[in-house]
Amino acid sequence: PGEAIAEALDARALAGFLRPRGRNSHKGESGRVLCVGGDHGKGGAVLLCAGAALRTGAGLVDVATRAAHVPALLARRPEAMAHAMESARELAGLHAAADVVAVGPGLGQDAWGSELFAALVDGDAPLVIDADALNLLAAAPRTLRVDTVLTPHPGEAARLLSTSTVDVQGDRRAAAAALCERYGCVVVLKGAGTVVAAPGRRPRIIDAGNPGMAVGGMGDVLTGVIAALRAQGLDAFDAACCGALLHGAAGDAAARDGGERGLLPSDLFAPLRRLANP
Ligand code: NPW
Ligand code: AMP
Ligand code: MG
Repeated sequence: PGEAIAEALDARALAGFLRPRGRNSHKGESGRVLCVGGDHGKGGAVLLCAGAALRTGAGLVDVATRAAHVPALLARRPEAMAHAMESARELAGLHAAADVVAVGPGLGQDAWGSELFAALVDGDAPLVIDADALNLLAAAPRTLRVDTVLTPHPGEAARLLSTSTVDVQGDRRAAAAALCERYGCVVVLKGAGTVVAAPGRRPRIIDAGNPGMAVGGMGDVLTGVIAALRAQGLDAFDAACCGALLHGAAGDAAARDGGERGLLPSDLFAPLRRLANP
């Protein structure tokens, strides 16, 4: 199916991956996603990530964030289980229970975020690494588990490669390949014509999405989508390809509904749900 999606590059290709649930299926079979992020001032990012994971079909979603964000998160998204993290010590139980961890949306790069990221990066749960967790990784580059997914935008990719955004955008395929090489894992280089690359795999260009998606919080939604697909059993490369396609197609559906200007990340939730049930 990994090849099929490359050839077709359309939402129909998703049907091969997102099978209808069995009659007796239960939430445990759809996986438990742990979303980690939301430092002061950026609680919305981890809330969007968690909402996207739920709308893409994750069975259970935990959120580890600043105590100040817990009430708002519960008010807005009661299906998510919100946990106040004063320090990384409180993460252990949630980490052990998680099938997949999405780390980075709104995480910040101060001591709070750095400690949480350090506690997760060598753990047993597969990781989707985004946003500030990518910036922390860029500050101390290292080889990661091959089933890790990195989701940089061109600015984050430039930091990860110690180069400029202009260089990344000048040859996006080469930049994605260099990221794979340096970090040893799956890479989703975002922006118009998202490139998905993985060690030993032919890179894919995802032909979906639109300029209306250039708005804060949109990438945080993608992180939740990919994590939910991982939790439902897709391997890292398939989850990255399908996730980018699902996210772009949901953005295109939302733009058809109301136009590109003023499109919000949360507008993707309804089309995401529809597209995740092909
Ligand atoms: P330039 O200026 O061109 O060199 P940052 P962030 C570049 C959280 N958020 N094509 C561009 O660089 C996130 O989760 C919280 C070309 C741009 O100036 C993070 O944790 C929200 N260049 C944190 O904030 C909503 C591109 O990158 C620079 C590009 C910081 O994340 C917002 C900006 O990137 C946000 O998601 C493209 N397509 N895309 C919330 N509601 O809580 C990006 N660039 O400096 O890494 O900042 O992405 O805003
Ligand atoms: P972030 O910068 O992390 O918020 O991520 C932005 C998301 O929106 C990524 O998934 C991008 O691929 C997508 N996006 C942003 N601008 C465009 C564009 N001009 N065309 C297509 N997709 C875009
Ligand atoms: Mg982002």
